[in-house]
Amino acid sequence: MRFYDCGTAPSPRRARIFIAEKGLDIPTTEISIAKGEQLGADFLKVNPRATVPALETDDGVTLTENLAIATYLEEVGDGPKLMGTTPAQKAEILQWAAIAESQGGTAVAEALRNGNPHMKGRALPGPDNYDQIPELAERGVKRAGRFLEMLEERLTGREWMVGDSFSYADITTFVFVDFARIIKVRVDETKPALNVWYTKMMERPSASL
Ligand SMILES: N[C@@H](CCC(=O)N[C@@H](CS)C(=O)NCC(=O)O)C(=O)O
Repeated sequence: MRFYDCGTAPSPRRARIFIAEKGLDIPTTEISIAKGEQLGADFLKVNPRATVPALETDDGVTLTENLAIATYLEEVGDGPKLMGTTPAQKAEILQWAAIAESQGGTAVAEALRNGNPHMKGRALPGPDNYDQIPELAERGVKRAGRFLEMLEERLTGREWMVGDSFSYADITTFVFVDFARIIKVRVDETKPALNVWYTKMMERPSASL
């Protein structure tokens, strides 16, 4: 197997944390988005859609979505089950990961990519260039704030995003909550339940990855 990572981006961080929490050791190639390596000919052979993470499996398949990577490693890898064990848990974990992507990840990405002058012409990831839409930056900040409010509600009275153990849903949510700091949307004491969960997540060794 080979894992294609980028130490500065949230999506590969999700896969990196998942791999670490599983206790897996996978040979890794670093792709620098800052240097534009995701758009280079070598990496386009791995993923023509020019995004990281990517996982080349021993079955000869290349997976380029977090959900696919996590699903595969959950099946083939040892280590703790991170994607649920009962049908209801499995479904709920996927549900909350999808909510974190659409309400959190997309909101922060919209704000960052449409507002940062260094991302001019790169408002969306991928091989095509798209212009920034300043209104989306403003909307993204608002949506990211709403994401944290929603999480405060979800985490009130519960230790983990789903059920009674750490899962893929916590990883996805954590990465996007942490990513929101880049647009100055932060967890603070006005959201006590989220704050407790976030502090606990930060204490895990994988959070430093
Ligand atoms: N849906 C993909 C998202 C992958 C993605 O958008 N990755 C971003 C980094 S967070 C990327 O490769 N960006 C390249 C670019 O900005 O050109 C997943 O969940 O894995």
